[in-house]
Amino acid sequence: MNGTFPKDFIFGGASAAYQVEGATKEDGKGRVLWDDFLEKQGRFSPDPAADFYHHYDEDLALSQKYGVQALRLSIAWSRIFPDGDGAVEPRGVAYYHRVFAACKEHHVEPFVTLHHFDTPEKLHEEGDWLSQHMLDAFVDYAKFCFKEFPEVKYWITINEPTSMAVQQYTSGTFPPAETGRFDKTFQAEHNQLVAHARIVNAYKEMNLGGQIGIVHALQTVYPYSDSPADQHAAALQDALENRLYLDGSLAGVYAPETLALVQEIVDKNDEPMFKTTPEELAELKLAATQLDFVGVNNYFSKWLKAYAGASETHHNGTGAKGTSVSRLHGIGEEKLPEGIETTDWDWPIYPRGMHDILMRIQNDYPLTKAIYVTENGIGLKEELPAGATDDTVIPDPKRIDYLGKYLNAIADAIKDGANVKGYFIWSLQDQFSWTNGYSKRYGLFFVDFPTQKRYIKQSASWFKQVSDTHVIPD
Ligand code: BGP
Repeated sequence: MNGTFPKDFIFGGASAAYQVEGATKEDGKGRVLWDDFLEKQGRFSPDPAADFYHHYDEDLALSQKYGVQALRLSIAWSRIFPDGDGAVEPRGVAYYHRVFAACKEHHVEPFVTLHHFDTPEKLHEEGDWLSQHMLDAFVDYAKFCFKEFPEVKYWITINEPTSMAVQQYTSGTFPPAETGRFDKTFQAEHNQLVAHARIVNAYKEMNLGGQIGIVHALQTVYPYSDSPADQHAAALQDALENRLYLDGSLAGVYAPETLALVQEIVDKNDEPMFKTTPEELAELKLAATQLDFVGVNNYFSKWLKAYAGASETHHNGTGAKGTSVSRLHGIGEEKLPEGIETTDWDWPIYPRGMHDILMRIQNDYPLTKAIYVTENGIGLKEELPAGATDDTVIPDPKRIDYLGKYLNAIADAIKDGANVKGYFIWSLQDQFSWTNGYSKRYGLFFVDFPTQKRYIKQSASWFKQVSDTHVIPD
């Protein structure tokens, strides 16, 4: 099967400031929630990451050479406002002007995310997305960026509101590492959607002529069996991870059935329902009608089985296959059916799930104007071969196989009517993973972290062929 893509379909790469820039103490950058968390954890350091702070020009030149037409990158809020609000750091502003100028020079279109998991430390300590001050500061920072960077034509408000909140308050893998607090999870998610809506509405009022979207982590949730109990478990997990946020951002209204599922989860956990105000709901509604696109991050799917016990989770953060556990009280247990391949980090490889989530957005959320796949890729353990020279190409046939299957699923969804306008591989170059460190590599370009030297992977040439021809090769 050789999937094909429309002529104007964009092939891009993706990254996030904290995972790729390094230089966390340079040019007045303020601290973020991760700095203290990673220091205490002692597993790995956010420096030097891929040192994009100093290697951006090289990475953009490679992008141009290997058919990467667009780069999804994020602005580190604390480079611009070290404390989250208040004084501006001109060296941070100047840095992003240099990056965007290099994008232009190398014909790489920047898609710029305003918040990619890196809340400034002071605001995090005040409650992060649970604090109203955080929302106000975020809106001010966004408006500052819109005025300051007219060279950016594609903006993304927030990366993955769901996975931020779930990992902060349900699974505890992100700071402040609380577990089983569905009430905080839902409140933080709603608050992010409100902040998102305010920014979309402000951007449209400013009439700057660009486009604005949001990026969601979306995994299709299937029932483990046809039993009504497993089907209900899947519906509950879907409400937690997909449905509430799709409703809030793409329909602009939480459907009564969605709210009933959320209510059931908090009731079963003896927790209060999240709070909304009529003004906030009106803001969500307006933003949904004005939103230009939705970004879909999809890597894997989930299968849910009914489960009545206490919550129990284990995050596979090391690549020791088969160690993940997710059983959530009031929701269900993740259980993989026979015959589905997984990565070393237990992520099921299931391209059909990508097709299904794209079709769901297209069919169930008719206000949606356009869809971009803003992240997809595979994390692998990769090493620089001994005696590598400048010309050494790193073989990554597993990545080529994975990308081919997922891109075919996207091409199928386009054939079936989904308005998908582009694809961004996660990731452009190797960078560290929030909860797995430096050993989980996703890049088209290999980064030798000690020397920061870049090497080409086989998948980069494969990607160039796809981008040049708009056809997936055999
Ligand atoms: C997404 C994030 C990315 C990236 C990716 C891969 O959720 O937006 O920042 O980290 O997942 O995940 P991981 O690093 O956990 O393998």
